[in-house]
Amino acid sequence: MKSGRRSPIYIDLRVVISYPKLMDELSKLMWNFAAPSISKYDTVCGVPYTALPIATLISVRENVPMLIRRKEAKGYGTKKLIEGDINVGDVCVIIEDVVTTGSSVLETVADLRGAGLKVTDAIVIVDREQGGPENLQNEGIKCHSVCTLMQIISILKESGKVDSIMVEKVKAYLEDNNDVTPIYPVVKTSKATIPFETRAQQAPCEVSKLLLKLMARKKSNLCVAVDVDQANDLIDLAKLLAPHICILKTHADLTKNFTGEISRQLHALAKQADFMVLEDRKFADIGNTVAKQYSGGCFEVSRWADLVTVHSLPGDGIVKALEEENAKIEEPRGCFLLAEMSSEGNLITTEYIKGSTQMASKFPKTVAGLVCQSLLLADQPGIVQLTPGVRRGEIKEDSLGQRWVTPEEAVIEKGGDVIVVGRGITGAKCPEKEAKLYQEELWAAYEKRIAI
Ligand code: 6AU
Repeated sequence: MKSGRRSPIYIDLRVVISYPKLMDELSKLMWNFAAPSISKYDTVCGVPYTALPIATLISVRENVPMLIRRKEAKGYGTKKLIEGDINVGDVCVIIEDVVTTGSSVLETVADLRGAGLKVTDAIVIVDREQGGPENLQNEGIKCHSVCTLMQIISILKESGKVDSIMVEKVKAYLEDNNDVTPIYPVVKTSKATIPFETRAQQAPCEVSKLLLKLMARKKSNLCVAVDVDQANDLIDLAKLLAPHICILKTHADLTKNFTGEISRQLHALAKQADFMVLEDRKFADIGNTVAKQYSGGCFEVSRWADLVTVHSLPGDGIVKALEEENAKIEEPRGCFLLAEMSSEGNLITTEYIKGSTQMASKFPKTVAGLVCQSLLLADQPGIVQLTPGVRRGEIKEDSLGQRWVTPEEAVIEKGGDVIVVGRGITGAKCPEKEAKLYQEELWAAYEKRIAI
């Protein structure tokens, strides 16, 4: 067995691919038996490899889209672990041939949930009665098995294929090897499908906790990038947009006359109108330099910005520097690590993304979230996903490499928690009206994502 144990009986359903009619019948039997009792499904996914062709037959016949889970994520191209169109929050039914302890199913479930899908049901052909359904139940998955191992043995006995000694052997084996213990750590629920208020309770970073609460209270997951030339315009826009945003994002160095007085006004307005300020400084130097850039210099960012953005490129020292500076400030402070970028041709690789997520996990009190384009650290509800590159309408790119997706795509397909919109709002005729539209659309997409 996969577990290394010796068993008097082994069921090999791989050979079924050599009998197309049988495979077709089997797939019909499985689906017709289980589907009526599954309340909601959007996709099916076969556990590699035996169940893959069976899942394919079900998908085609029932017109239910299919997903494939790679055993290893490939290191090139789209870097995906799950192939197929994923909508975060979609419900995926698992298709499997034989379930023993459930570990293979749970490996697949972990990756699917990690990608933001919900898994509530598995359809299997044979339950070997060794703890599989119980272990799946412990992870919130109902196991629909067409038959059990003992039913098969009885049929084989009736038709004279096995003798009663073998039947007793199998019975004794099953009694001794009924293993109801979780074997594989599973992401119970991807953070993308957990409400912000619940995630707030689980966040180790104080700013992330406050931000998630603020978002739930204000029903806003909109961050506006106010990249305007004049500081007065920044303050005017901040006042107009305040009711609709959870974060106002600045680039202090692109706004003329961004003085200490302006940052004080912004800070006061944020407190009064219930939003946070994120200075998108994208620090990227050695820790010693960043500490000075963060607390000193012409902007004294740490005095007024609840959050800053930071590149992970220089290594741990950059976050340590912020952590040390934050310890000198009374108000809670945090940062967003850049794991992925929205711009065409950026040089970020799979390894770099992995390094950034590992770095984020090392500093749970300081890293409030990740700036990224896909669902990362799905098992860490406190890590807020900030996704830029979003705009309504037909325009999908600018002339300098920026790429935009729709608000719904950013929330549902990419798993964004806080969505950054810049020119889509600041360039509109009436930014306030536009911000309201974005707020409503983004919040509706979030509600859709967390609903079963
Ligand atoms: O909607 P836009 O294109 O007008 O503005 C997008 C904003 C800009 C960028 O500096 C920023 O989002 N941004 C970031 C951030 C927030 O770090 C990362 C990224 O990959 N892409 C991106 O556009 O203020």
